[in-house]
Amino acid sequence: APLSIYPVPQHIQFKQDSLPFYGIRLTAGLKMTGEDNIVPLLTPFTGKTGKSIAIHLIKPASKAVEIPKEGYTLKITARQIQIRYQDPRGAFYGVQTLTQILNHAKRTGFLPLLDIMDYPDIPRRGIVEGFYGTPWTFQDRVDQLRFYGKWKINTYIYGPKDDIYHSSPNWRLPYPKDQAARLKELIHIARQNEVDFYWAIHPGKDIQWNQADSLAIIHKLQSLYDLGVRHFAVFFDDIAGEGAKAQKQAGLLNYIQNSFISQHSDIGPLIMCPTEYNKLWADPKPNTYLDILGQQLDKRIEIMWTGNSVIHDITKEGEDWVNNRIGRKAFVWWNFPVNDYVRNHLLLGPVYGLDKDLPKNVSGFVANPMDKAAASKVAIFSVADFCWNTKAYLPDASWQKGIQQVLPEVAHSYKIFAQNNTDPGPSYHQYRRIESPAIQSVLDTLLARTDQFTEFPIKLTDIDLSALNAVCQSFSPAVQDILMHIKDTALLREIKPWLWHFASLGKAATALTQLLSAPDSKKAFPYFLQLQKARNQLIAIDRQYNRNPYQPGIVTGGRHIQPWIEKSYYHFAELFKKQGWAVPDAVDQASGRVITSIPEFKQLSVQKDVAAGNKPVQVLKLSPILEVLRFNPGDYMGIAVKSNTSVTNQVITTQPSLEKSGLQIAYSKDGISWQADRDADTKQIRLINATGQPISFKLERFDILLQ
Ligand code: LTM
Repeated sequence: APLSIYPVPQHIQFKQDSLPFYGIRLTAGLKMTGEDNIVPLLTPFTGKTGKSIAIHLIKPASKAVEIPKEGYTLKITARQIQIRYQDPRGAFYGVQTLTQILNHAKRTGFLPLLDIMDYPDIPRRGIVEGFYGTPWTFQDRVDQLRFYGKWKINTYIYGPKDDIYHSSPNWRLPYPKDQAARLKELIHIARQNEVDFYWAIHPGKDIQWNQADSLAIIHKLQSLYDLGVRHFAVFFDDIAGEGAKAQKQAGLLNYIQNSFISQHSDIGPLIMCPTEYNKLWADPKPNTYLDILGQQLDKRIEIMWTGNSVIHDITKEGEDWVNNRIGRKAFVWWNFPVNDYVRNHLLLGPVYGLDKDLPKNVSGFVANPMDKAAASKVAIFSVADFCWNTKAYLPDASWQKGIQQVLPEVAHSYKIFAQNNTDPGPSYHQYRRIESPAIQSVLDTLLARTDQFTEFPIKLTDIDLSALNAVCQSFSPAVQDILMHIKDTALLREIKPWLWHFASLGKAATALTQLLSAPDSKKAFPYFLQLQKARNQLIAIDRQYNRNPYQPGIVTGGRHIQPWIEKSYYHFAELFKKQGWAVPDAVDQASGRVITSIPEFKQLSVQKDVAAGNKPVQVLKLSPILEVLRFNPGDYMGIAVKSNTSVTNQVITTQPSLEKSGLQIAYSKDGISWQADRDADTKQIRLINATGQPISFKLERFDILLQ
């Protein structure tokens, strides 16, 4: 393969020649002050003969050679390799680039002569571990920090929502000894990899605006300073009530700035995440929350921003809008590939939707990943690539290169898997991703025409199934290849049930394409039975794995393939029944639809689940919503069940509780008249704000149990 360097360098000039490669010769001056993180990177390339090429690291004394912060120049001539830098991080990055070139030289036997001038576009770039759900493990984080160093990511913000010492109830308390020791180790590994380790606190759920709590924060930050943290953040996202007041937040943060940050010469700029962290939620009126932060918050403090909504592409207009209000450049918190709002999905697709002009408009860019650390790496690779050189960034090429880097031994198979696992589905964030690009249009045509397929041979007219057939047939072998050859065992552990599901999906889709091509119903029916068998497997896997109270189960190919299979399955089951074939009973799946007065929620889907017990019970559920919801008077949201099922119970919980929040549960048999009690005729259940005031709350659970 030709030499390609990632993140794509800003300027690279290849000379015509290359040299036979006999390894490198280390010279004095390679050991940086601070961490000795350069020599270990180069040692594997040292040569044993006199023909090895010398490498020199030079920090120019004069500013005549303009090298931007964290930048470097790299020159390979026939006589030597020379890296120039201004700061140790620039030297480290120059050497990281060189290792890519040396790997290539090792493979090909030739070292290309070239000139590189390189530097990052976005000064702070990286990851915020800021999702809900099980935080990454220690080993996950060690792997991540090494990965960041390799791909020139300089920022990791520690803020997992479910770390009780980061958020409520324990943000006021120091970490227990063992956890503190682990953090200390991570901070050291971050430093070795030139990553700034930010530790964030999330105190807003129960903070009191008094001296005791201000001091509690300072003490907590100091305890982390003592472990080695030199970068801090304060998050006020996803809270309501007292903690959400702009003046109070600004007051506290200015206090932290003055009495803690400014008191240490070695702490980096403080970052805060506001409560109104996206345009959809921000009060647009002048002199409200964001303007107050803009005016009152010390200008040294950075303000985070997720874009035009919680989960959104990042646009220049959106950045301009917020920057004007906060009086500084926003620090982007990009909610991708995070999947804590769709935990049954993997988001493995390319990173796209980021404005190329962002470097002019932002002070930093961090992405929020999945709880699956290893499976997030391909996206993180592209985030690194984008942030380093936004103009040169190509989503698809970067995605392919990321896969090649993370899983070289199964890259081809993993691409097949990842291409069909990209879209979060119809969540209330309404964020969608391109999925199954090669077969999307034929699937959509088939889906639209399914009802017309009433006799064999099916008239497909202009639809060519050969490509679809070939693609679907590749799923199961791709899964076998990944299962057998993948080296990253952590990644395998994370995605295994999705792989199994995807193999069955391929089998179902293959049977269906064959059914569609059959000349008569006698030839078609065995394919229908195969389809049914594979679909039963899909349901069994979905019901068995990834059990969690939020979005349990497993989805693969959810955007185009699964809807096509579901619709076709029911259609052909009916058709074959009508034609007198003995169609075995399908695995019974209850279904329901969302009823709501709120436009953003209308397209939500009702999830199907099975509650374990002596006799498993079918459950229909609305996904719990992680953020604070606001219901105006009369707003409601609930589920209408399909007419032949009856409701036996419901579990609906909110924060604050139903009694405290003022929300009511109401029942109906027809969606027209509503009552306060459930009875045998109940077909619809909703949560309604029947007060005259807006209500802010979190929806923790909305489950309906069926008979
Ligand atoms: O996005 C922000 C600022 N906060 C939370 C995150 O913790 C969460 O991971 C994402 C995605 O669900 N949404 C949030 O509201």
